[in-house]
Order: sequence, then C-alpha cells, then structure tokens
Amino acid sequence: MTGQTDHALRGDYSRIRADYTVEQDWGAYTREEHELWRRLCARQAALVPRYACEEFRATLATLDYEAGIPRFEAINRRLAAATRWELAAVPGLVPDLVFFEHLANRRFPVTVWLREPGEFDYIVEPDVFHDFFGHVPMLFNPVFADYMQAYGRGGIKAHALGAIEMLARLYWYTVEFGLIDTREGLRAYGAGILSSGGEIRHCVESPEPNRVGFDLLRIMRTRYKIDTFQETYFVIRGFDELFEATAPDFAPHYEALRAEGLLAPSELLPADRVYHRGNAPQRAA
Ligand code: HBI
Ligand code: FE
Repeated sequence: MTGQTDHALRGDYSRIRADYTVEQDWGAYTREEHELWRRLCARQAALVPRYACEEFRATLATLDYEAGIPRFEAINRRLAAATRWELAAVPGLVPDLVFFEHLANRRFPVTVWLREPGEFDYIVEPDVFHDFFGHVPMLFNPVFADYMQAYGRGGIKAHALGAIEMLARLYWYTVEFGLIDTREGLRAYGAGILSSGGEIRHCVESPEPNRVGFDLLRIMRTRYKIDTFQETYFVIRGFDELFEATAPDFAPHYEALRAEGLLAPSELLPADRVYHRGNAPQRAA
C-alpha cells in the first residue's frame, strides 16, 4: 500500500485481528474456485521447467498444489521445518508497516481470496494464487528466506525514515520481478513473474525489456509500473548477492538517493552491467 492504487481494496476486512490476519476458512472455497486454481496451476506448472530458477522448481515439485487451493496449515508444518517461516492468512493488501512486521517475524501474509475466472491472465492486486504459487516456494530456500526477513526489518526502519518508496522498489525488482543468472541462462525467481502466464516467458525471452545486473542503489531510484510488463529486469548472480546487499544500514543510502533524481523504468545508465539492451521504443518517462 504505497499509494500505487487508487481503487478500493478487495477482500473482507471485517474480521481482521490486530495484526490484520484472518482465518483462512478453507471450507468456504467453492468447487469452482478449486477448479480455477487447478487451471491456473496447470498453466504455470507447464512453464516453470523452462523459465523458473532451480530453487523454485525443486520446491514446487514437492508441494502438490494441483489438488486445489492449499490449506495454509498443512504447508506451515513443512515450512517451519525448512526455514522457520509460516504463512499468515490476510484479507488482501495490508498496511506497509504491518506487512514489514510480519516479514521481520518470518511470517508471510497470504491473501485468502482467489481471482475471478475473467482475471485468469492478469490481476493487479495479489490473490491467493499469486501469493501462494509465486512466493511460497521461494520461502523454502534458506538464503532467500533470510533475505525476506532482512527486508522486513529494513522496512520497519524505512518506515521511520520516510523512505518506504525507495525500499519498495527493491522489493518490486527482486522479490516480485527478479531474474537470476544461472548455468542454464537467465531464470525467474520473482513471484510476480512466476505467477504470470505471459510475463514468465517475456522476462526471459522477449527482446523488448532491458536486463541489467543487480545494483542496490540503482534499483532504489528506478520507478516501476504496476499495470504492464516490466521494461527493465534486474539480474542477481545468486541469492547470497541479494542477502549481502541488505546487510549494511540503508539510512545513508536514503540520504544520498534523495539528492539524485529518479530513473524511468526503461532508462539505461552508462554504469549498468547490461545483459540485454531492450529494443522496445523509448516510451515517455
Ligand atoms: N500486503 N498482503 C500484502 N502483500 C504485499 O505484497 C504487500 C502488502 N502490503 C504492502 C506491500 N506489499 C508493499 O507496500 C511493500 O512491499 C513495500
Ligand atoms: Fe507478491
């Protein structure tokens, strides 16, 4: 909730606890919803072998999502054993500080509602399919799991420093739309692309977007769009790179970044480590 949307939030917030969590109420999902979930899973599962990073693939294979919308509790036992994370059911987007506090305590907020059939290809707000299919497998990876907690702790500090927008760009270009350089080529680890039927291919194969090496400060000043495919993807060389980048205190970064201008989503800089220069026509910033 960093002011990117101007429409009312979807979801039932009438029964939230103080930390915005709710009961998943698994029994209330309809047959049609389980069926839509299975179709969403089948489409993505067919794309994962080609486009997803190894860490995601390895975990997805063990989660048997295909049966229907999972019970969060059943996954929680396994997730706790793997990385000491747990899933917390939420009605939808939660306030930034609430979100950061959950992450800082190794709890990942998962939206309970599923999209409508007409939103099969695209949805703006996260639903249970995006949150579960996209994010949960990566939480089984120990280094990535620690990065997520560090991000939550950083978010609490950024909130106090009025720097959430800078930090949110880091989340966007890593946790949601990140690519990783592997021996097999570039692969997706970001949940926004792993849960998207179109963007999972586009991010790896299309000549249109830029693909640029991960650079923390550069990312924190790069604006992003929420309603189109990304114009630039940032590539990490391993999850250690991500985790190590978040180890230092960001407060001095925020000071320095305030003095520099923001970059358009499509902009390339001379200092960029370019994997691929996008061929999309330059759009107005
Ligand atoms: N709430 N449920 C939910 N899921 C998110 O991904 C989320 C959120 N609230 C805030 C938020 N993301 C972002 O503003 C932060 O990543 C910066
Ligand atoms: Fe997400």
